[in-house]
Amino acid sequence: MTEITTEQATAAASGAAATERFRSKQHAGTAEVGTERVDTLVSELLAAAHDIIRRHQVSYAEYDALKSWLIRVGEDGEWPLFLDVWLEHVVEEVANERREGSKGTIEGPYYVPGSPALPADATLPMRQGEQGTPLLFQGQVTSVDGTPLTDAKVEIWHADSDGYYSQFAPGLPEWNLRGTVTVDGTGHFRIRTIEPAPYQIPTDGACGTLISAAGWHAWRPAHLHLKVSAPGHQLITTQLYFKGGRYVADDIASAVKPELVLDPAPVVDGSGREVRYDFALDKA
Ligand code: MBD
Ligand code: FE
Repeated sequence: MTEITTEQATAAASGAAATERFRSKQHAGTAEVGTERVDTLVSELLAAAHDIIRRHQVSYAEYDALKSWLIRVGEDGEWPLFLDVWLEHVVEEVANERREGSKGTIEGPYYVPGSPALPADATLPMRQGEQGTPLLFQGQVTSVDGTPLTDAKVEIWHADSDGYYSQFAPGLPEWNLRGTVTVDGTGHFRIRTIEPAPYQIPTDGACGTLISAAGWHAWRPAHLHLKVSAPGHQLITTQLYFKGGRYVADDIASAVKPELVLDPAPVVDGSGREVRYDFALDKA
């Protein structure tokens, strides 16, 4: 993990950490993709670009702007961010189109495996006085046929109330708002956390430059990230959103699906909100 030493959250620091994290997955590289497949996909991608250049009469000035922007994406470590924001949603759509259980959506650049193991009734690691509305998130993991999955794990990670992820922004405890929950003997879990804030794509990096050059907004709606797994079943990578929240209808990463929007209720005696969401996993 790249050490983040600056006090300010910068695009280059979070990009470097995301790039480092991706590299450590050790599955990158063209070796796994056959020659014929590379030929087909890259030829079609280039042909689409050639067509755009002709149709829009792209100039040398615009070509050079593209070249310098692409160089900056690499310098800022923002290839994981760029790809996960603007392409991953279609890869996920294709990968999971035949699933019958709960909906998945994109993983994004900020997942870290190996978060602290927690019991079925758990509070996520957080700072003393962690800001944000307390949230009780509970549910059950079953197979698509309704059988409770009593060996299921629910991995959860999310941003804090400033929109920052631990290990990708300075000054946060290593595993802040990250945990791996084992369900109880009936497949249930109860997770106490705080509601995250919407996430803003860093404005000082290459992706931020593209967003302002194109006149787009830089935001994802507030979301919880999850990976839910059980032996003999397909792992679901998903996200859950909050009804009525900003950008739910206008996510820059195009990763919201109607089935993934929570509608938490106020907790009757106490502060904060609570919501139930159940996961149904397809068989492997
Ligand atoms: C995020 O928090 C995220 O979930 C995605 C997909 C892209 C950028 C930041
Ligand atoms: Fe996220």
